[in-house]
Amino acid sequence: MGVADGLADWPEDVAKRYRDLGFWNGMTLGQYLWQSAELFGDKEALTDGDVRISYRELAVLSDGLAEGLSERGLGREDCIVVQLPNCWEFVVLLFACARIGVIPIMALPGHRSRELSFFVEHAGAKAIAVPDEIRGFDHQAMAWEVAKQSSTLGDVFVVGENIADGSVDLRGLIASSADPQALRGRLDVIGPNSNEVALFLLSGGTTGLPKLIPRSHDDYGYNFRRSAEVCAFNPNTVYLVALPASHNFPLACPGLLGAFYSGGRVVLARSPEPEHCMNLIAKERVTVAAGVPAVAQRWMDAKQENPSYDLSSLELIQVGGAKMAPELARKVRPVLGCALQQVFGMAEGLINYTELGASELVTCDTQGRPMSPADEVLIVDDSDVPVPAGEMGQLLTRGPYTLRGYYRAPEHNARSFTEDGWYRTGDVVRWHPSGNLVVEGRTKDLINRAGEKISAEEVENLIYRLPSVAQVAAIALPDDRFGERTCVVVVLRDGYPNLTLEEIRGAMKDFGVAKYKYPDQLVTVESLPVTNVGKIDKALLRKQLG
Ligand code: OOB
Repeated sequence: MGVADGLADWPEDVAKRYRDLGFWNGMTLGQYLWQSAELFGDKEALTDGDVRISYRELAVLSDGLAEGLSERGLGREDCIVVQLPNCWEFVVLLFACARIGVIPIMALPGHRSRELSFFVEHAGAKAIAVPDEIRGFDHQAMAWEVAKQSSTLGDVFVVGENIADGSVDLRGLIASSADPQALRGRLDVIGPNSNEVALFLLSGGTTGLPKLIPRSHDDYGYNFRRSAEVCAFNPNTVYLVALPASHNFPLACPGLLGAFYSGGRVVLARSPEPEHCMNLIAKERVTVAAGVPAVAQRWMDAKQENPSYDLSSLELIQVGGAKMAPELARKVRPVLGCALQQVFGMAEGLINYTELGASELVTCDTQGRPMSPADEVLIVDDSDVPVPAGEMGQLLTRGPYTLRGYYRAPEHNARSFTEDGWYRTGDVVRWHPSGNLVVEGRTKDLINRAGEKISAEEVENLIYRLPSVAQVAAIALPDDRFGERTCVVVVLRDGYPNLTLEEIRGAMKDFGVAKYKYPDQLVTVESLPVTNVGKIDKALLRKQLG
């Protein structure tokens, strides 16, 4: 079964309109890279520590790796799980895949065997790419554990110093061809069409495990092209990637892809750690950085504690992924000395930006407006009826870069989309008089912990595996550091007098679950409150415990 079988595409008349209007321009990610290589040639494209790579080198190295991957049997529509930290090899791999139609599944560095196995199984992935280790955790061993359980996974590609027997050294495959022009020509012939899937992003997931979000070359190209335009990226832009590069925000909003498209320079940070990032901003003369509110907060604290950090090059900080408190937003300019742009986006598509140069009111109190004239937005009540102007309701959306269905998830799709193809974002919003959206809450049952989305249901299902647990509800509680933290409220079974947070976290580790999903707090109760239809009353729990 090919990838196309699990996809829900745009209706043909809608697709034709998007092509006719030029939103979809027929280019693949690989063609975008070569376009930039031609326009910006020897200009530095990518900075990773001491490694500096020009546009032309990036294109040539990516082609070299594409050839290496195809010699190992990877090609059109084969999936590869990519779990790499922010490193130059990640960028080269991404473009190499695009050149030959291999589809990367964009795992996050925090994912563990449970999540990775799920991606491999769900997409029938043929390969996985991991670092040897990050901060003492052995990703290579984990990848082999996943590979052993899989009937599809072949190559384990590793970036690092310690390449185990059987693993393939990814750096060893990254080489410049002796004849780059000839190779380019050969790859152009076997490359994908622009309407094919370029990559799979991951949804925060409101049920069980994350969902795979197919993004085509056409739609993703439009995503970063339009973003780059709205955010005025240009050859002088120096963009800092502080969040994990596989997340939609730093990848394509406008992200590193938007910076390459614009001829700017991309600087990779290993983590959003304030000291590391402040030093990189000073050293590399970064002009734009992106972060979640919790990161912005830590950067502001660091700058206030240490005013000698030189942030004079910084023009703009983009903040998104979770709601930024207006009070925090108002501190950005005085403390960091740069402008703020709020970004309300989602891996599924729709991206909203506050306009550059907008009033303080718009910049600090709203989450921006849809970036494309072709974005369709509806705000509806529980019966899908539009609410009166200015009132709160659930956000539905369609458009040239918003998915029409998750990959191989028909049942979930029936709930997440209307019959007319509107995506139910699960966000509760209203229109601000300025024509921008304000995020007021959500209907989806997830915890937004410092921008990382955690499915309450997934956490609950894992905790139900513990013999002592009779009932559990996972809820989000307000948190100074993370914005929201995960609190689990548990009813114990008779005969089990107690349960500790450490036991739960230990069990989750044994299950091979990403650490950011471990609960932060445990409350044991005699019984859980229920609504009049008998569902656990999470709203009441949040009120009682918050
Ligand atoms: C971004 O993408 P995801 O897929 O990790 O999460 C999307 C969800 C949204 O549905 C919303 O619930 C929340 O994250 N969110 C925000 C927000 N930005 C995202 N809630 C309030 N205010 C904001 N500014 O998080 C993402 C993708 C691309 C660009 C930026 C963020």
